Amino acid sequence: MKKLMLATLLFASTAMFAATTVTGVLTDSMCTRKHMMSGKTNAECVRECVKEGAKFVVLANGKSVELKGHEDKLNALAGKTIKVTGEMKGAVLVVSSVEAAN
Ligand SMILES: [Cu+2]
Repeated sequence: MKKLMLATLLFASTAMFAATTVTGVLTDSMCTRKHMMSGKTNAECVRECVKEGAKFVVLANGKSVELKGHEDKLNALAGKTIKVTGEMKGAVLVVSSVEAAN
């Protein structure tokens, strides 16, 4: 119970130097919300773009945040809605945990 309260507090104060949780669509920095590759699913497009040098990003409320770390897990969740937790380092969210949302 105490742990749950703490998590809620941290979520409410994302500007602080603390864990940040973002729920949104896992996509890539090349396409963001519009996947350009024809004949591919969003998930395939994300994986292809990342292979070509794009970064994983989570798109939430029209804003995208670059993700770093746990790339294998991110790759498996490409195109899905995810809940990702980590620490903001500048504009990059350094991932500590990621799971499918919903
Ligand atoms: Cu793409």
